[in-house]
Amino acid sequence: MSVSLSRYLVEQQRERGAITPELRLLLEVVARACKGISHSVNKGALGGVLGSAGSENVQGEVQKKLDLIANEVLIEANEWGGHLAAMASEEMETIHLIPNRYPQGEYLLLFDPLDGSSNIDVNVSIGTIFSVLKKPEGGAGVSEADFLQPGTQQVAAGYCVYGPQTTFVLTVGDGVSMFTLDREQGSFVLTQENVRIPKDTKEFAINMSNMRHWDSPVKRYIDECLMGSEGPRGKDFNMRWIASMVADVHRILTRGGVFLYPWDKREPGKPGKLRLMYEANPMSWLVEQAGGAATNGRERILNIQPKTLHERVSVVLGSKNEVDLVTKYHLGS
Ligand code: P6P
Repeated sequence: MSVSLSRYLVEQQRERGAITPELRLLLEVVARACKGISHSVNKGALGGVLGSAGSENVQGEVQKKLDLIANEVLIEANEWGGHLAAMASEEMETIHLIPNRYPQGEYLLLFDPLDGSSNIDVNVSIGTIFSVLKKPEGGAGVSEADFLQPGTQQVAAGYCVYGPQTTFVLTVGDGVSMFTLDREQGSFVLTQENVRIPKDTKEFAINMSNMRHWDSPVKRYIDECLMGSEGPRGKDFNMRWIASMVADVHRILTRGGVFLYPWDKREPGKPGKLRLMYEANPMSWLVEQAGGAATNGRERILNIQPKTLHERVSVVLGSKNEVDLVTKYHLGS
């Protein structure tokens, strides 16, 4: 008997008390929105959704048509339910308040509506990343400051990867579960529970073209991986870089590995490329819930106190023993 996402969430609510009815509703709506995004993504050129939208986002990055479509789908799906106080998106400079015509809820939803946009037009896996926080008690209304909570405060986090399968991956603090979209039923079906990342790995993920810009601890770590069995690691490594964080993290959750997007000296004022609130935090919680680790090279990502909504962070995540080694090299440098 297959278990649907809906049944899984009811059991998380009823049997484990892990989530409230409002959070269960919110997660159902997010999953439904991801089904809609998957449908648009899968149409590709047939849906006229490829290519640039002719605009830039707050990061100064060219927005693809599908970035804006995905953002709109998530906004429209989540506005009316009564479970949210506000939303924040990589594609929007400021937070999106729930219109007064709808009831206000106690949750804050953050998302990267379509991560890996550079892969959209070349038919490589992309995905939606989301993070859920509770609005702080008290205080009339909601402001950006309410979102600035460390990753340890998340009550739910996950992603939906649009690849050969469309898979919804979720944690509510009770381990990581994976749900594959059954297109005939139109529902997400539980296909893996209690996901575990092996503590060791022979596979690293990093954009090697940036090597000359890295700080010495990262260069040391990668050099040792490249030396393989003839070097201090005593084993050969493989390399993967999909340039869609969702796809790289999904591989790591599935078979282990270490992912690095470190600070580099091209823009020394920027701590890294990836965003803390709606990329690094949700992915770090998922990885930790699966027995892995996630740091910015020096400290646990989930402990970082955000200062701004779109702030960036260096990311080292995945198999715990590898993340610990990279972190040790940073702290020793
Ligand atoms: P680069 C996608 O644009 C993204 O934000 C992540 O999904 C991905 O890991 C990274 O950037 C890829 O960056 O510099 O290799 O293109």
